[in-house]
Amino acid sequence: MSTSEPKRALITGVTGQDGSYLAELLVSKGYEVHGLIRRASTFNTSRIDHLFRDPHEDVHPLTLHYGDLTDGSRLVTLLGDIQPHEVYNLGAQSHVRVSFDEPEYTADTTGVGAMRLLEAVRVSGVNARYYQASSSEMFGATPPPQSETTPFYPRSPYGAAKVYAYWMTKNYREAYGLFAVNGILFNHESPRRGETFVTRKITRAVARIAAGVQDKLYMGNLDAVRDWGYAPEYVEAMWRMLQHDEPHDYVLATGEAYTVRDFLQFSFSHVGLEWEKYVEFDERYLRPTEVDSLIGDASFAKETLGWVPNVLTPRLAEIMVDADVARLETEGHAHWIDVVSR
Ligand code: NDP
Ligand code: GDR
Repeated sequence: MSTSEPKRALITGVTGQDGSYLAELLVSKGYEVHGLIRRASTFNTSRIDHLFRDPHEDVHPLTLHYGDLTDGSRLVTLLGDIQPHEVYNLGAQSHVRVSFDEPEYTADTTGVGAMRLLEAVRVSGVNARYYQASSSEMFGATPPPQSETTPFYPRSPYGAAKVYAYWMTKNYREAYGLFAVNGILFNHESPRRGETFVTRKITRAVARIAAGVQDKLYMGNLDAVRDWGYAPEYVEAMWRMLQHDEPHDYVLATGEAYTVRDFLQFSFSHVGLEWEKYVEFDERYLRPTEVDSLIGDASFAKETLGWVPNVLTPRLAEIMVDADVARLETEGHAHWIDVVSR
């Protein structure tokens, strides 16, 4: 690579929460960013529209390409065309509850999809470093604190698919010398979090209840313990993992634990409401097998990458509630009609 040539990165899952923050980060660092998007019948790029330029303009820091993690030959041609220096595999069917309804599709996308991308890197011969979005869900039933040396015990089709992807990433590193790393990330959230994950479901409902357009919030297991961090800080660490001299696997977490009930308390009290008056139980939000407690030990990332999370769960809840209140005021209520309630 000549010194004047910008670094090129390919991001799968660029339309998702993490993909959008990572694309922003890499553009700010001068990268030429390429994103894989799935063809949809309506636009699905709202999280990255602000980065996108008309292809007819001279400068376009973000280029989007149609493709899918279930389509291996497309991944090979795409890598050959782009010749990326870094590949971030963030694409996945990422919802744990949905993975029980769609186990085969989840395995295909979240598990085998990672192998297809690794194999595409290998056969296309590109000289790229590879990041795999591994998950604390892989620890499942193994009690906390969980670190890089904790045994996996997945409790969902999603968790099992991520374990497969984790081991394939490790195998490509050992078998072919690929610079491939697993970031084992604990839950991380933001105002861009999908509306059916528990934090965003709560903060979105708080905004609607405070505005008088929703009466009740139906929830599942309030006793689950999670270690919720702030997504923009986590994508910064993904990038640092690929800049390090050697490929390692890293846990990213805050190390602080709260229950879903705690998150309800932080969110409702931020707008002066008592959550107990609005929240009701609905068994449809329970999972056939639950992950009771995830609390990460990110000491290795702190030592090796100098990474320290600053936004902890109570502040995170406030950031998300404020954003949903502001969004509701800007977009109006019509946009918020619940067509899907999960
Ligand atoms: P999101 O659900 O917000 O985004 C998932 C992305 O994957 C979307 O861009 C989606 O595209 C894309 N995608 C889904 N299926 C396919 C497919 N078949 N081919 C190509 N792309 C596909 O997830 P997050 O941003 O929260 O998470 C990013 C990654 O990190 C995921 O792999 C997730 O499993 C993992 N992870 C997330 C954690 C978290 O707390 N957020 C923690 C640990 C791991 P579309 O917009 O078209 O649906
Ligand atoms: P998780 O996140 O399963 O940890 O996976 P989610 O926010 O969906 O659930 C967290 C916990 O909250 C409980 N819960 C509910 N969850 C949802 N979605 N809806 C509810 O109504 C509800 N009520 C209680 C759940 O049972 C669970 O215990 C996320 C995803 O981003 C994965 O992709 C990622 O790998 C892991 O985090 C780390």
